[in-house]
Amino acid sequence: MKTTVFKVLNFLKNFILNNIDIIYTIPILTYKAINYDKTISPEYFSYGLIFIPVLVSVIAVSSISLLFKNKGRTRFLYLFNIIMSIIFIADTAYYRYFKDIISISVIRNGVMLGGVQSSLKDVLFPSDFLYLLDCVILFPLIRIYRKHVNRPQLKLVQRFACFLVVFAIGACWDAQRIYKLSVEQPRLISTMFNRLYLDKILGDVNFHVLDAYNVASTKISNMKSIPKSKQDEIKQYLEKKDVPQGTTLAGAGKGKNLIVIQVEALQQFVIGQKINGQEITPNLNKWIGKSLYFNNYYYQVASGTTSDAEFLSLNSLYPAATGAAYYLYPGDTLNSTAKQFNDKGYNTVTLNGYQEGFWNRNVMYKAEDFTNYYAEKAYNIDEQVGLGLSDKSFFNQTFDKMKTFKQPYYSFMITLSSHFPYDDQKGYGNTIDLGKYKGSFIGDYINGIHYTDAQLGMFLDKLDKEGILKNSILVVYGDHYAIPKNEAQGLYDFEGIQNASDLDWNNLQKVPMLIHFPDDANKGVNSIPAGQVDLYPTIANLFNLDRKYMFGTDLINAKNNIVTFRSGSFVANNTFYASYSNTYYDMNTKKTVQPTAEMSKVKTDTLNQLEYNDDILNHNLLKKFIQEDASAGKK
Ligand code: GP9
Ligand code: MN
Repeated sequence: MKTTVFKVLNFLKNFILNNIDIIYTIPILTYKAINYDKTISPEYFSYGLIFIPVLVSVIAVSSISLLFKNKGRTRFLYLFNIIMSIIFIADTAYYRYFKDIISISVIRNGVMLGGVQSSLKDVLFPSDFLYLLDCVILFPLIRIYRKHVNRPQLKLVQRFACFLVVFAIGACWDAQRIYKLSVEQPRLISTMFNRLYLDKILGDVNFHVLDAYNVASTKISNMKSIPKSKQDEIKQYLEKKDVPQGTTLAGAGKGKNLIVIQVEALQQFVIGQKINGQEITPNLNKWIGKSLYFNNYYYQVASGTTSDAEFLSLNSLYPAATGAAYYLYPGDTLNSTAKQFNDKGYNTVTLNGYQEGFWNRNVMYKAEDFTNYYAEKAYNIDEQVGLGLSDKSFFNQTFDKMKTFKQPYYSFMITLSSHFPYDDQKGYGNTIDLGKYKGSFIGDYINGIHYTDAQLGMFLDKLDKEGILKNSILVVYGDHYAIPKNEAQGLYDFEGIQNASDLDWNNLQKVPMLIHFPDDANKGVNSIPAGQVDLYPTIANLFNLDRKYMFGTDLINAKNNIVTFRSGSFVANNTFYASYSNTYYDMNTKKTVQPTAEMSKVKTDTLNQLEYNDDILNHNLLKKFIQEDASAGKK
């Protein structure tokens, strides 16, 4: 008995000593990662939530070391520890400034610091270097010990078997967690729209592994080079689009400021609508009456939602086929609105009241060439509604900032309060009597958008009173849907639609878009079928900008237009094609129809156009086109 106990103890002792490097690395890195998580998640931190994902991810990566021989194994673990410790330090400092996590695109592109200056000493504390303490003291001792004490050397097959077992334990457990999250929040992992949340739920090791995986898989799928003939075909296609169709209002905005407001979840169905005799959006209705209003304007976003609305409107390119362009393509050369306004000597500014790094904006705005970026850090978060700073406070503070801007300026701003789930606006005044819709999803939305409408109205009235609108062109539009498909019935009931078809649903996917000119000039309604991709060429006409490399159409001069959706669906000549059911609808009779030869051609053109767009994004073709044009002496 004694000898058995002794044998077991001896075996255990030897096992621990033989594997001291890995036995040490797993808990210490788990501890460090959890400690880091505590820093980035002070309000929601819980050991129960984060312990397992962190532990299993550390086990999965550490298992790779088992493939190496003794010395190599310790070296691998040592390096893993050092790299992760440096990452924790860097991520901690980055978090203090941006409330976000460093990703590969951040490293590749650098970031925009926004309106606040900050020095390293404000974001990096001496205590942060404690992460590296064991790397300089304890771990070298382990290395020396393992170097000098002879340990049995496992054969390659044995090492591989050990690796497989440990990796399987770590990776399977980890994959299960990641899968669960991808089911709960389908777009989170591919678009990384909320990096902070992802990191809080899965831990920093998983976050960086997933980020590297996303970047690598995009790179691999784009490795196939694109033939010159195809590049020329794409360029010619865009050049054809470049030919102006008319000169109406050309240069009407010359020298004036451009103020663009992208409103969160503003759908068209609330415009002009009343509930219990009360207008839902009295202010927008008033401003629409004083503006050129586009009442057939669809949002065209894909999984990048708000960021896609920006990408479409600022670049006249379609969003990414999968994932979010703002996350995947900030390394591409773009021919954005801000770039052209910079060339014209404008002061180009983008403003929102949320975290600077959300949707990768601090990286992407640099690629989109904005000179100044103001976000959460540049605002006093004195009133919170929903996700963050209330629209009321955002507009008030933005107004004060705008008064100090050097003119002419181009201000692109994004509102926040009317963000899903629309249940935080109560108690902020301007509530609407919802009657039978009280407590319903649609009722909450109506209340939420009614609040934003009131804040927007006050802001526009102030711009007007201050005389700013006398010298500015103002554009207001909605970014995307407010009512998701799973709440469709509530919307159909609100609209009195029975036996709804795909066409009915699509008709409801419009967002308002207005262009206001000084002295309410050019007011009226324009019903041309349109989408967010058309905003930039329309602005280009007003401000005499180049219309190169744009997929959209100048809505003021075009006689006709086709609206292309990322899904391959389209609206053309009173026909709606739903790609998801391969059905064509006559938009007048609302009946399904057989495709005419013309419509079959539009379908092919639509797919070609989306493919061209993807080729441009995946192969950074605008960079090539711009270089070619420059060397050919074209402007
Ligand atoms: C945050 C906001 C939200 O700044 O734009 O983005 P969304 O969730 O609507 O895509
Ligand atoms: Mn949005």
